[in-house]
Amino acid sequence: MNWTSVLLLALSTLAVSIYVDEPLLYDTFPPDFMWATATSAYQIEGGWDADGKGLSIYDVWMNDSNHVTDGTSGKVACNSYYFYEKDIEALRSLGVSYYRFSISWARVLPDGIGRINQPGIDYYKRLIAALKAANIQPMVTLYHWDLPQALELMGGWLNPSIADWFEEYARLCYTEFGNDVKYWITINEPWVIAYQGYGSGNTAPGTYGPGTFTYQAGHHIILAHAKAYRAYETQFKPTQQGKVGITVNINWYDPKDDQLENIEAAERALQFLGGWIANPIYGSGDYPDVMKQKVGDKSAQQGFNQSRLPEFTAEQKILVRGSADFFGLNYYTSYLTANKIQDISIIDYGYDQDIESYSDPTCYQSSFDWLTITPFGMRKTLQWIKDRFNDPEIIITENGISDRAGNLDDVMRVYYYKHNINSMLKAIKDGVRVTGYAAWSLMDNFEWGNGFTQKFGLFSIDFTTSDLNRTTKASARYYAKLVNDNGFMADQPCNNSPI
Ligand code: PNW
Repeated sequence: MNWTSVLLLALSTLAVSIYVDEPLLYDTFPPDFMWATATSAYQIEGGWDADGKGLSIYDVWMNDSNHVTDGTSGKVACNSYYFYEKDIEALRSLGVSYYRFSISWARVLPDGIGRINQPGIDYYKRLIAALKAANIQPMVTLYHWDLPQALELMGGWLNPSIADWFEEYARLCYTEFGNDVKYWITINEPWVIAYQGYGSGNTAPGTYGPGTFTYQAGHHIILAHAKAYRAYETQFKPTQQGKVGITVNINWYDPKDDQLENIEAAERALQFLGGWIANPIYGSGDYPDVMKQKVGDKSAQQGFNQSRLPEFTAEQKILVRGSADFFGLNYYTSYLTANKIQDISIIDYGYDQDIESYSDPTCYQSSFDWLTITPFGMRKTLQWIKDRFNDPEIIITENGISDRAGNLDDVMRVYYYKHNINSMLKAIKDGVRVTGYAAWSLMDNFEWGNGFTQKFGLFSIDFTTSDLNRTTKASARYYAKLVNDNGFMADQPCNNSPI
């Protein structure tokens, strides 16, 4: 045995725990693949009280500077309410065919229901018209977390009436914008709204009820989505011919080893995170069995007279099941998972799962502790969705990485996009029906509780200047090249990278 083989042997014993780049697949995407970038209203628009806009829960929450690392807020952000043409210029330079943005509910309905604010409607009409003039199609999220404060004062997502409030808002948007919008995403990331907004209370509206309100908010989100879907299906789809889906955030969970209890724990983590929302809509019409069983058993042991996980009535199951034309996926990262029986005295969605999970320390780390670079998880998540939820059409509505430096020569972001998009390409070749991809985000923006310290943009913005110009990063040039080639070219140096 020579030294090289000794070294190789040593490396191969380590290889189980060390992430190694997969070779890139040089191939192209289907010809009509939808390339996009994504943003959300509160994170970019500014104009927080312009022209009759009502307050949202984030206007209120971010008014308390203790809620934001750098004491900033989204009052101005990228000022897209006034500077949207700069956004469209940036989109044009990327060559993308779609732009995913969200409508601020309180901008069009200041009280959440009832009175319409015409200048708010006009803003989105201007934006949509300018996009279409640039040959970019809008992909619109109705709800990216910024609930009208007036509705929060009536209980927000904890009030069952929100399904009707949301339906009214959705109808208004279909009526006003539906001739030009062919892709609608009802709600972005129910998990964040329910668990962080009404569970841990870490974000707006900051309500605490991690093992109770979390599930109630989740329940009402699913019903609200379904009502908005059915409204479109029966009254708008026949003429407008668009599609409506919901966006679920799923990160991949691998078992930390091949023990059965850890393999089961990883599946359980995926079911609690993704299956919670997706199984009612894309699967059986009901919550995953493993969730019903875990939450039911624990609730009984904890002295509740019924499960903390609400039940759908027979009628609601019919309403909810099949209420989507595509599956919106936000995929960012992956974790390792183990079985861990949690303390029964703690009433919390997180503890209900009986798992522990952590990031693989051998993967590249972003500037967020929850986000390591794990492209392999993209392909696995897509396959998991196909297998569990009846092979839906999938649109990746977010995927991206943050840094704090904000350098224009953002090699880590180029690496992230290159390998995640390649992993998606492999999933498509495996037979998963992915039809679109939106990079998060078009530009650096207001990253919620992290203010302007975490930067996800393909374009950089100097937030200390008033012109807030969008400056191209290396990742934007890389993405533009990939979009233009519609795939990965084998004959190019540096794996398609222009830098
Ligand atoms: C998304 N996680 O949220 C949101 O849709 C965006 O508004 C946000 O800017 C972006 O991610 C970056 O943070 C997520 O814990 C929140 O895995 C949490 C997770 C993933 C996405």
